[in-house]
Amino acid sequence: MKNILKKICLSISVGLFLFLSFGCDKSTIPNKKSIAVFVPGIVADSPIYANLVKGVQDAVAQYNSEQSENKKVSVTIFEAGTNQAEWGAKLTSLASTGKYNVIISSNPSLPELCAPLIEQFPLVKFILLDASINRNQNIAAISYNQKEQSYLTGFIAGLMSKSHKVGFIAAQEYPIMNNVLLPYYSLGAKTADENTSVDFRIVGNWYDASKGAELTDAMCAAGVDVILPICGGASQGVISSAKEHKIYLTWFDENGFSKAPGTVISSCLVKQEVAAKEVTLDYLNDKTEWGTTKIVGFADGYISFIEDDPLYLQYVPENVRAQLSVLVAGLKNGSVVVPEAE
Ligand code: RBF
Repeated sequence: MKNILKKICLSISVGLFLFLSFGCDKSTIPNKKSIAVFVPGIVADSPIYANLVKGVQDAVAQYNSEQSENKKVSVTIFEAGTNQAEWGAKLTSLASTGKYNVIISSNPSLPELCAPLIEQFPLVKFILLDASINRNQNIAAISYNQKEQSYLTGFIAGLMSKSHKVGFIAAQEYPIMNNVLLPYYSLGAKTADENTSVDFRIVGNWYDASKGAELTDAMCAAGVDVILPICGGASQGVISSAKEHKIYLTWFDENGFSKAPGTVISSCLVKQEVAAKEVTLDYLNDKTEWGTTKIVGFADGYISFIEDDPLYLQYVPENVRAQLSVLVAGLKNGSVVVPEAE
């Protein structure tokens, strides 16, 4: 009995020692600022993540170039992978290391994953792009208003479609997909031609290129001749099938013209790299407005429709470009407002 009690006491002391040594108390948070970037997925073929990483790294390089050696900041990139069921545990383990003052990430599902960590690790802050929060003092967020981006993309798809059947291939359904990206793409396409129908299909993940190709083949068989893919690595399959069937693709998040010249006919992108750099520099200069969500979009230049790419000029007919240019100018100067989608 004595021995058992001794063992229990020993375990408690060891546990307490480990907690005090490695738990999230003040002593484990570095004095020098140290940043982790949590990529909820993989960087390859996801411009939204590639630009998140680039923007943060750029900001840190710029900041460090003006600092003495002992004030230089470190940045570490973590790819959480495509299994979304593991993201929560991976984020918890990153926060629990006590090595990082701030974790920067990008994804609409991140606020929910961060919420339980705020109490558990109160010294770790989170900056989330492509996300919205409800007044949490340890989180700051940037949310993109993607109505204009989806509307313009649908509008050019509708103008370029000869069959009046356009497609949308999504990796998965999520609130922004269902409430903004798809409805405003459809609205844009129907504004271009009211008889346009939209074929919406789902890959089921952000990486399966074979499934992307299979869905594109099926859509082409159904008469679709312009598709918007928002499906990460699966878009590689969409591109190869689109080229084979000689249909058009519209592109999101980055300039995608050179991915398939003559196939990709538009690029409407979010300036994620710019936003990531800004939020990181704000953090490093102690200017972050914690507890707020900053909403950015077309009017303030965080979303742009590319009109000067040589491949756009070469492959999109003049009369289509002229209609886009009127719409883009109208949205920029406020004389045109995207109507509410149903
Ligand atoms: N976008 C990507 O480009 N790659 C991804 O791996 C990715 N994963 C996502 C996972 C979840 C759970 C959600 C809600 C969104 C994801 N997105 C991803 C979409 C991204 O947030 C954004 O909506 C699109 O990139 C369109 O701008």
